[in-house]
Amino acid sequence: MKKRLTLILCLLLCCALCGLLTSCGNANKGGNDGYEDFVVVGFSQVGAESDWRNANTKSMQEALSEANGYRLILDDAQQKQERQITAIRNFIHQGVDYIVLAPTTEKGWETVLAEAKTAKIPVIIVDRMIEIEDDSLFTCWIGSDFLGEGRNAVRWMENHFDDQPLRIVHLQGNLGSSAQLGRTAGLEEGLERHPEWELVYQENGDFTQAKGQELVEALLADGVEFDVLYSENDNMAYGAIDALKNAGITPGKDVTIISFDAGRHALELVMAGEISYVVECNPLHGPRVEAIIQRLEAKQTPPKLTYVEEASFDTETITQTIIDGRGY
Ligand code: GZL
Repeated sequence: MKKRLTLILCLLLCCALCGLLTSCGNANKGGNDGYEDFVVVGFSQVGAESDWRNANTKSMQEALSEANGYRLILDDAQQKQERQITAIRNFIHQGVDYIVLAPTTEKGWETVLAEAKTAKIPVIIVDRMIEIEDDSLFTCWIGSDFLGEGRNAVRWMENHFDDQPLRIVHLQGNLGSSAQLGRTAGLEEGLERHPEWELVYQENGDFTQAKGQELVEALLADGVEFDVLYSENDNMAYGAIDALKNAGITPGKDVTIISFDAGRHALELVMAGEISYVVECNPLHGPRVEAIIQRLEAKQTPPKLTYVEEASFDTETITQTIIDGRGY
């Protein structure tokens, strides 16, 4: 009797397991998961490290919504390229219609993008750029001119400080990302042109507020003195401002703060005089990506590279209207 019961239990377990596998196997576009009439998009997102990133994710979710006829499969890579590579392979296995990649870093994409090409799945790159020999491995890119952003900030510094000697603290973003490479290159060009400028500290703050605060607390504890803090995004600037205030240093007065992204809170800090200059980096790529997918669905060819328009703000140009109109 006992043997029969064991056999029945084993059979039931096998059936359940098979059922599970076939239901997972039906996550494909062509499966019977109820999404047959939707455009299925696999989106490999960098992470959730900053306000900018969260606004970017929200923009993609709103544009690629079920109401608009999309099934969006979002993967958060927690700022790790290897997780993005795994996510892309999963999207290929699931047979999505499109892959959208917001790359953590510029290098290391050839192999997995060749796999997507073999699977005939178009890849749209958003935000940061990838460095790749064979540009047929991605359909198109949409994002920012990060070197232009860095040059913009340095032009403001040149106008604001004339030939005044400057001691500069530089908080970098994710090393190897286009945003970090471009914004750093802009500053390095300025340091080349201005022998009276001195880089007294440079560290990777990972684009996060916590790391920005930690680094500035450490450099203050080490007695580093500086006139300008060049922060490659708002969240690191917020952390730095907290560290300065805790040390009795007035941001925007004792230290000039330059930032990038220009989210709503950063604009408010410009109005308050704590951030001196902020260069916009627009995260609202959702509608742009949706328009590109619509063109591809209509068998049209989108531009290979699309740069988004971006502004910049200081205490002279910021207005409450601009702040109120900032949706993120
Ligand atoms: C820039 C984007 C950067 C932002 C950061 O396009 O890649 O990553 O500047 C974000 O805030 O974390």
